[in-house]
Amino acid sequence: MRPKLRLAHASDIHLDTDYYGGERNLERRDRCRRVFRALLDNVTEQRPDLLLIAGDLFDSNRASDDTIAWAMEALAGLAFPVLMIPGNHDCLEADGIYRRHDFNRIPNLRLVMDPEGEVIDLPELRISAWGKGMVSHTPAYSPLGNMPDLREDWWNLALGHGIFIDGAAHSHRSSQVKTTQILESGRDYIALGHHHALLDVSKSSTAAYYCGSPEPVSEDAGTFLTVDLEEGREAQVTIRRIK
Ligand SMILES: [Mn+2]
Repeated sequence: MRPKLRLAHASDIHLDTDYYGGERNLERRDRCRRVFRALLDNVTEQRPDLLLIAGDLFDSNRASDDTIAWAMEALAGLAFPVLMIPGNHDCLEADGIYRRHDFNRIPNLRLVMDPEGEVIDLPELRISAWGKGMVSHTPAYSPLGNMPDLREDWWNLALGHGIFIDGAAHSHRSSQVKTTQILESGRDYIALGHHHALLDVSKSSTAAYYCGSPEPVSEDAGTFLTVDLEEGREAQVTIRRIK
């Protein structure tokens, strides 16, 4: 019997954006930090067993050492485990953030680093999670490609960062997440990132969502999701608007 669990799912936080240049960067940096802090506080209120971060915690691999240290401390201060993949903005290119700073030194955090994909087991939660460490955002890269077999009688999760392509249409877009991959995955939940808006791409018995960004894209509040897993029931996914 698998334990009843609550997951939280966040992505696309984009700390340390340097889009605006000059003084406005500092304003934006502080704003991103406030949004991330609010996200973590809102997630904590939901008392999750695990937080999934589906890529783009940082806006670019140029993020400052100060912001990286600040984020690592914030994550280390959480009372629950965190499972994370890189995104296209904080990918594993040479000298990227996660090559310069070892996030796997954070006791409660596991960061997927293997570009070919990596299974991370959390035996205390009976979770077997899989994801890839994105190195470059290209049409050849397939975030959900070559998923391994399921681990029987465990909760099977996957994380991916890329653009959703509905149906079998051919596309030249980079990092495609395909309908068939979700359909054939057999996973209990797939946590996706890259779209900055909430999107339900569930297929068959697999619940699969883009959770949206904690930073609102319009006048709406930013979002994350909670996912309640219970034996014999469909995953219960709830949209949480950040207060
Ligand atoms: Mn992205």
